[in-house]
Amino acid sequence: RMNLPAIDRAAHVLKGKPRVLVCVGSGLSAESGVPTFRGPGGIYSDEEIAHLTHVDTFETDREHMLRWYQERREQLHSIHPNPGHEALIGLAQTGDYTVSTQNVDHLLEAASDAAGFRPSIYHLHGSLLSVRCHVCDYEVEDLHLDLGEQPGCPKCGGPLRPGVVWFGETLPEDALEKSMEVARNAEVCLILGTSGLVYPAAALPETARRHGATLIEVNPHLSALSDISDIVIRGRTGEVLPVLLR
Ligand code: BJW
Ligand code: ZN
Repeated sequence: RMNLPAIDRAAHVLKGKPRVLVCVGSGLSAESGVPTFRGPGGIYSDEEIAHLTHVDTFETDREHMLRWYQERREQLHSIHPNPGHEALIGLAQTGDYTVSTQNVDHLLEAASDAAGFRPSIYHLHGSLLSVRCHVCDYEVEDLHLDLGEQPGCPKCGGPLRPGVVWFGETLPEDALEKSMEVARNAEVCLILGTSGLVYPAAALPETARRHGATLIEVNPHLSALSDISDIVIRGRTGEVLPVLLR
């Protein structure tokens, strides 16, 4: 079922110890039981995603939005890294890797801690583990806090919200700038489990390609980045990445 010639070519490219930018999407955590947003296996309609993840909804449907985020925060207690996370950290140990993830879970960090090795990991869309004030700069990593109760900011009384990036909001400047810089200098861009529909994250592989990088995609399905990828491996990251590491 796996495309072995493509895996062989990718393994060969990576054996040359290139500078690698790894662009991660929700598909990497799918085999840990975290549902993806879109694509087969995604559990939301496009309308639901647009509604639940847009900054305007924090004004128009706050209770609903915060209850959904609180449920996802609570799910973080019971999820674990899958072989895809583990193999990615193993691969990163073999060379010059930078990881730029759209995911808001902590599974790459958990896999890193287990391996005793942590590459640079940039979180483009923030983290579900943290909460921050919608008004001031207060931010804290705290999974005990119940966002469903609509708590107020200890500093200014403003409404607290998950520490993630919604549609209509800008990405953390540092994470985006560093990722773009790595994209411009990467020799290989490894694209893992993303639909490639959300910008500016989707611009990272495009930028890497413009600057001469070889693009390798691992995704069981067609994505918006498949067309521009040089090597396409049609498979799950939890199954393909361990083979790439061998
Ligand atoms: C597997 C698998 C397995 C399954 N193994 N794979 C340029 C052009 C057009 C629009 C814009 C643009 N620039 C900006 C915009 C606007 C907007 C945007 O991109 N819109 C488009 C959708 C049209 N972008 C923004 O608003 C961003 N901000 C911004 O640009 O600021 C500047 C600005 C501000 C104001 C106005 C204008 C500009 C912010 C984007 C924030 C995205 N936030 C979310 C929610 C995060 C918090 C949360 O988790 O709730 O981020 S939305 C959601 O999508 C989440 C994800 O990180 C993101 C991407 O999803 P991802 O990771 O790709 O997952 P899926 O579900 O889409 O795909 C899963 C894939 O996995 C599939 O391909 C499967 O096949 C695969 N898969 N199982 C491997 N086992
Ligand atoms: Zn505040």
